[in-house]
Parts: sequence; C-alpha cells; structure tokens
Amino acid sequence: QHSNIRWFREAKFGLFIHWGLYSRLAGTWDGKNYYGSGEWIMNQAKIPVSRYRKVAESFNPVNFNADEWAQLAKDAGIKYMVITAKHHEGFSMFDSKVTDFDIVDATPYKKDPMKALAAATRKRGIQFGFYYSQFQDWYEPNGGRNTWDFDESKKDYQQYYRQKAIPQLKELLTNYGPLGIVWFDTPGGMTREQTQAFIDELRVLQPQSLFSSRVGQGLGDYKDFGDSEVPPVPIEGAWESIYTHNDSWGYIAHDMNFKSSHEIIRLLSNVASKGGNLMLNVGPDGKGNIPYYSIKYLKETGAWLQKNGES
Ligand code: JFZ
Repeated sequence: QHSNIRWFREAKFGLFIHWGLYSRLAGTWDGKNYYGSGEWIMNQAKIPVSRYRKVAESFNPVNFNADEWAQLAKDAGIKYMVITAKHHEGFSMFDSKVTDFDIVDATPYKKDPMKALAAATRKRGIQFGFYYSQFQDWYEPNGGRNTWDFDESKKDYQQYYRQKAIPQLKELLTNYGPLGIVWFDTPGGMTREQTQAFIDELRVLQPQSLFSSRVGQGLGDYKDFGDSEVPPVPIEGAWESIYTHNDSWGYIAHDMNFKSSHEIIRLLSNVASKGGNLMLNVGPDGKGNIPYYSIKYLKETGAWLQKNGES
C-alpha cells in the first residue's frame, strides 16, 4: 500500500479533464459528425498525421482561465483534478522539450496552461495530477495503435518509450510541483519487468505521487474500474470510478446529454457508500470554455454538498 494513499481514500470527489486538439475539432471532421469519445476522432476518422498536425495551427484557447477552472472545482466540492497532458492523439498540452508537437511550439496560444492550472489548484488545496497516454501515441511512428499511417508490425515500442513517453513523464514530474496522481491509461508493449522498471524510474522523482492502475500489470497504487462502472458491493482498498458528464470524454459540440446535478449526487453517494471516489469528467472546448451545463450542474452539486455533505 502506498504511504500517501490517505488523501485519496478520503477525497470522494475528483474532476477529470480531457482537453486537447480533439477539443478544437469538437466531434466533426470533413463535414461528418462523430459521436462518443471525441478524443478518439483522429482514430475514428483515420486522420493522417500530416493533416492532424495542422489542427494545432488553429488551436488557440484564449478563454482558458486556470483560476476559474480551479474555483469551479473548489465550489463543486472536488478534492482532486486530473487533466490530460497528452492523450492518444500524441499532442502535448504542456511545454515539452521532447517534441515540437506541443501547445507552446505548435499553436498560436504559445503558453503552457498546465503551469497555471497546477498553481491555481494547489492554491485552493486541490490535489493536481496528469493523465498521460504512455503507450498509445498516434502521432509517433513507434507509438501504439496508429495503423492508418504506420505499420504496427514494424514498430519499436521500446524506442517510443525511451524517446518520448519516459522523457515527457520526467518533465511532468519535474516542472509542475508535487503531483497527487499520474493517471496512466491503456497499457501496452511492456512486460511486467519492463513496467516495474518504468515505474521505478519515474517513482524516484516524486515518491508521494500515486500511479493509476492502468500503468499496467496490476502494478498501480489504487484500482480503477472500467469507464462508467460502479461495483455492486463495497470494495476494500483504494478505488475510483470514472464517468463522463455527457457521452464523451473529449468535447463534442453536438452532445447535450449531460447528467443533471441530481444524477451526479446519486452517483457520488453510490460510489462513496461503497468506499470509492467518483472522478467525473468535463471536456472543455477548443477555446478553453468548460461547457455551460458542466458548470451549471457542478455548481449545483457543490451547493448540495455544502448543505448536506460531510465536508
Ligand atoms: C481510455 C481512453 O481510451 C479514453 O479515450 C478515455 O481517456 C478513457 C478515460 O480511458 O478508454 C478506456 C480504457 C479502459 C477501459 C475503458 C475505456 N476499461 O478498462 O473499461
């Protein structure tokens, strides 16, 4: 058991944020609308790297306001926040020296929003963490699962881990202060021994940081259930359920199927009563706005918790 698991076990409520170039596409490519998992649009539409990289040229989230996001979380009663530093699309939402395919080098925005968000959450006593897609990287010839540009059988995953994933994770674990969580996802391309070595290499940088179960091989610090899944009975140990707010993790302009504050509160009670945390997702748009209904229902949830909750 991780020595820093205590805050997590008491947290109950987390905010997941999926934000990347897919947010700017908003579920539409070449005039066609896609639905569900907006962050998968590059894969769904089989967009070649040569075209996808150009999306960065019009990614300019001028409305992003770290203090507003952190304050919304605070008002909602949220105790930890995990945001996508790099999703499967391969685009880095932070200032990375490892690649030019990042928000500072490739977009007109030219700033690092993660720096501001790390500071704004910390100021409010919210644990801050990064989601990082350590295996799937559809932008890199050696990254996992882009089969429309690259031949999967020719890939050298170890090279991708050595040249991009590990150096970038070291940047994230070095440049943003203490991280509550590193949220890994969809493992692949590593044996158990390699996964353990990967963890050991990163762990020394921030021993207090919790690693999610999707680091792979059962080696994470707490258990994540499948997406939108709550166990039927109370579960021992530290665990988390993750839910989308509407039907997608990444922003989709034509998805209005948001869970109301009543539904969120019921979900939160169900998960908390079984001893776990609910990490609810929001998908900000390409301008940096959190969707209107996410703000509305999160604020209502926070007001209810203020009145009826324990903390
Ligand atoms: C992954 C991602 O592919 C997806 O885009 C999103 O980021 C989500 C939070 O995580 O998707 C998964 C991974 C694991 C399961 C389901 C969806 N699972 O174990 O049920």
